[in-house]
Amino acid sequence: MSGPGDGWTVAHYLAARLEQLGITHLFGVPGNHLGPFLSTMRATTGVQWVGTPTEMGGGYAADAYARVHGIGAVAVTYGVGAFSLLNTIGGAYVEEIPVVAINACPTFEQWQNFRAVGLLTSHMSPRFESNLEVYRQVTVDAQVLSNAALAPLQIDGALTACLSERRPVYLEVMEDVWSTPCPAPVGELAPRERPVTKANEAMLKRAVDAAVALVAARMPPILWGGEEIDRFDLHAEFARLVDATGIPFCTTIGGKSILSENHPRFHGVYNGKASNPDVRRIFKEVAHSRIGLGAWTTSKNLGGEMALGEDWIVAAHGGVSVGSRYFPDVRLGAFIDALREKLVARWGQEGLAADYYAAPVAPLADELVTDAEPPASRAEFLRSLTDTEAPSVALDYDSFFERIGAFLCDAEQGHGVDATTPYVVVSDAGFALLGSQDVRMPERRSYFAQNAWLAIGWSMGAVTGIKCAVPDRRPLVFVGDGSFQETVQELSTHARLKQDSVIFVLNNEDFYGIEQMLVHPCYYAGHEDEEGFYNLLHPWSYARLADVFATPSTPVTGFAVATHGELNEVLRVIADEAHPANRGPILVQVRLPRKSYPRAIGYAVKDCG
Ligand SMILES: Cc1ncc(C[n+]2csc(CCOP(=O)(O)OP(=O)(O)O)c2C)c(N)n1
Repeated sequence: MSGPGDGWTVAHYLAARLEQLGITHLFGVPGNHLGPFLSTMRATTGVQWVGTPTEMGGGYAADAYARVHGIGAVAVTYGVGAFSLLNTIGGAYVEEIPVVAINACPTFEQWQNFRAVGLLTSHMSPRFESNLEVYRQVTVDAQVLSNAALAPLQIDGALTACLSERRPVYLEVMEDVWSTPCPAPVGELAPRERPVTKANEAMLKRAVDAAVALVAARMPPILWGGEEIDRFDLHAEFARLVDATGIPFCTTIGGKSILSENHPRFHGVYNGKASNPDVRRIFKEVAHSRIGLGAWTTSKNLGGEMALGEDWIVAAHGGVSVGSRYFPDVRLGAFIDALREKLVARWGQEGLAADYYAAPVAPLADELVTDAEPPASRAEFLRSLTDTEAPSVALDYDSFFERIGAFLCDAEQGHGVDATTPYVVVSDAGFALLGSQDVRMPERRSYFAQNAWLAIGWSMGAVTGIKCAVPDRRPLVFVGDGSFQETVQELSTHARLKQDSVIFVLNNEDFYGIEQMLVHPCYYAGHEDEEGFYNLLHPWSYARLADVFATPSTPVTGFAVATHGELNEVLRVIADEAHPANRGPILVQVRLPRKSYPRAIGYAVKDCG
């Protein structure tokens, strides 16, 4: 790599490495220690600085950017900035997202003064390595760069770890080190996978043999594709397994849209008791063995169910469970390929093909029974997800998301697994997540949620990063009012970047609905006295916030809707490319009754009487 006229500095080195990794945007909040780096980055690379109002917003943006691009970066200043950013990097660590967290800290001289006489400068804590220590908890490599001669090795090591372990890394850089000369970058950085050993191969074979034996003993099987399919880019391997064996598949919410949900074998999102009842019936009753692939058994993937049984196979977190047997250190991609080969060898090409919706299934014993009949076919099940209501009907969670489902169907271009959508869905935690789980996404990787760490407010920052990574897609964001209040400022970043995000604020009368549901669900069944005072939010005029962030060059348009007719009007505006509102973000305050909740969580109120 050729260097700048007056030689390489650490700032230039790091900026060049970020650019080489294809990073187009660096998010964050500056401070004086970071300034020199940002100036050099701007002068010497095409990486664009995206200043966000808060570190949380910057961290979530980098996280979501990395979900699409494969690696993202965020930069902040020491102490005040780094501690604010920590939650977002904690989330990326848990969710296995490769994010580079850059923390610019005081000069080497200032550290010497601190060490010698205890002199603290701004943002320093008397705990000597406090920033480094906390970031060690949430990264796979954490480095302090105090010596420019070593910096290239430290930077390359950390970035390589980030790519290889697919988790965050931390680079703390002393202010004076940015402008200190250092050796030039050599070559390109690439992930370094752990070598596959003979022992790994033997363990893989044992795991696959055990899995196939379990399937044979408990026919028929169903697949449950999860988040690691996306994180490890195993979409093609997963698709080959489905297509070759014909086994129907569900996904977790975290794995939603790992393949097109138009795929003929797609049978819905399985989320324990919070699943659509039809999905749960086929997953639990029609199928007799369940094969989780890259699926995390977190609470939001198992909605209300606690234990897996002897009829489960789960390959995730670097190992495989088959019933109560565990096979450590088995790579997911290798497992999927080997499983496919064995299943096809035993049952033949598409030998396990089926439509589990074809046969009627009675409601499960613990199911919340409604008047609706189970669908008679998979096609009917999919259609049931996009019902529409008359214009004067008031919105509730389910009818809102059914209408959104229909809107997405209308926007779909092309057919089947090759269909595309102009939209991506970004969902926050709470009822937004449960409500959106069954919105059918026709295109791979078109649905995003942080469903394991579940930091409320994630979506508002995330959407900034997603839009930077896939500018040709329009994000539809679903966020509860409480979650929105956490990171509302990020609307400013959307407007600043002229992003055309559509933010649906699910305004259930300013209430932490899911918290109420988790602690005192019977409030929803008429037990008024159980309302949690701590779940009440200050009411905001959400739609009017649009004016705050609009500028003469970027419109930000606010709407408030309470009925299907009003929602239809807004959806017409969104779909009309020529409408001036579409030159910037749109904020839709969706007024929902406080007592409304998605039927997915209905199991929680079942026994309230
Ligand atoms: C950063 C963070 N703080 C607190 C929580 C705990 N929490 C989980 S859901 C929730 C309420 C979300 O309320 P809202 O966005 O209004 O959505 P609703 O539950 O009404 O759907 C809270 C406070 C969290 N998950 N993340």
